[in-house]
Amino acid sequence: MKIQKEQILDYNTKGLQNHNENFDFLTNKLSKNGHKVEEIISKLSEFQVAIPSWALGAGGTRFGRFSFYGEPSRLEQKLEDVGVLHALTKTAGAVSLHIPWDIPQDYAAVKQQADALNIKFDSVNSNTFQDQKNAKESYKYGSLSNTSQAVREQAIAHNLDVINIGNKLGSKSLTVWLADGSCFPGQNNFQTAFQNTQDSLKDIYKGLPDDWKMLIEYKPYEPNFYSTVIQDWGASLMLANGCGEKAFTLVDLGHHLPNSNIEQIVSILQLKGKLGGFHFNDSKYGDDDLTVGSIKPYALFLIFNELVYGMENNPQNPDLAWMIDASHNVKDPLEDLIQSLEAIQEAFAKALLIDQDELKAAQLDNDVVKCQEILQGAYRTDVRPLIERARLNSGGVISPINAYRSLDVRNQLIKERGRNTVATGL
Ligand code: PSV
Ligand code: MN
Ligand code: MN
Repeated sequence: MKIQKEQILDYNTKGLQNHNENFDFLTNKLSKNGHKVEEIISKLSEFQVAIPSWALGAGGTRFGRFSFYGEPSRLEQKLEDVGVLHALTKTAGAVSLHIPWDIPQDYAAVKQQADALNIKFDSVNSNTFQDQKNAKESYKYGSLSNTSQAVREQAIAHNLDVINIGNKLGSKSLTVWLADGSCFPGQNNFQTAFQNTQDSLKDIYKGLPDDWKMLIEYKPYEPNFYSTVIQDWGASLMLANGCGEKAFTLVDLGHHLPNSNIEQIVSILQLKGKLGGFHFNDSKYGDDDLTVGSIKPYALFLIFNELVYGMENNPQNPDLAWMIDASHNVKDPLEDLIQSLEAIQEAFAKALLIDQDELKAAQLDNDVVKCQEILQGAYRTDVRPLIERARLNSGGVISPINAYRSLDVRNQLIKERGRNTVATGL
């Protein structure tokens, strides 16, 4: 399945007049207020987000999984799906692989396919939360933190393998998410578990190529429900600092206890030059992995406000790895990802409308009302015509969900791959 340029051009002719009218109206208004619309549009066009390979099939819960049919079962098919997303949106120019689910059979062929689709390989993820076939040791009681040296060594070796695989594809970072923790008080010695994790990460870090980063994810609970070794940004930051300057914290939006002020976490990590990457999703309760922007779009906008500030004011923080980490049961996974990509672009565009100088002046004056007016003025602007224009300029479609449906992509995929497909992954 590959979307052809002609299909895109043909689709766009239908909505062009309407788009142009909306765009001219908004541009007029924004320009009068001193906004540089062309600059905003080119920032939007440049902004690329990696698609997680594990989100291309229906996710499921521990109670069941309902297929959306035509799901990709091999890496080549997953790349094809990312190619569809990128052709329509022009913002999905990267993929994040999960090993061992996505080990390439033929590296040259995989690279060639990705190049042809204009897709880069972003961070590679290791998996020490499941026992692999024929593995000698089990991760039942933890991996990098395990009390058994043999288990820790197996988990370290796996991470080094993942770096090796990613290196052959052009990835530049390793993401480590650990399920390690305990289910009951007394089960684990907190200090031993943390120290073992630090030592294991240091061993992995030794094998990290010079131009690579190690991204350390945190999460407060699940699958362990009493304690998690890397429970929060503080634990992640301590471990990153313990490893060295190529190690960073990765913030996954769903990995916080309710009402955490994520924008503040993001801001301070950037100040310290230690924010390495981002997993976008949304949640109502916990690590729900819901479509980005579907539950708390204002919080997402506030996070983007800090990210934009950081990108402009924190040269000590490196460029971030932008990734989605959302997947679930009831939507077509590709439609879900399109909605996530649009929500990210929307929050980014709105954050770009904030006049940072005006905000700073209002903050200096302690004009609390004005500060809120500035933020909410940007948030309430309907920026969709800007996003449409950014997509059009890059060769994408005006309305990706609409185009996906009118090109009948899912049925094409079902025709090609069949109904009874199971994507490898979570
Ligand atoms: C598990 O919580 C998780 O969702 C983490 O966020 C990882 O990034 C992802 O799985 C893939 O390993
Ligand atoms: Mn994640
Ligand atoms: Mn998660």
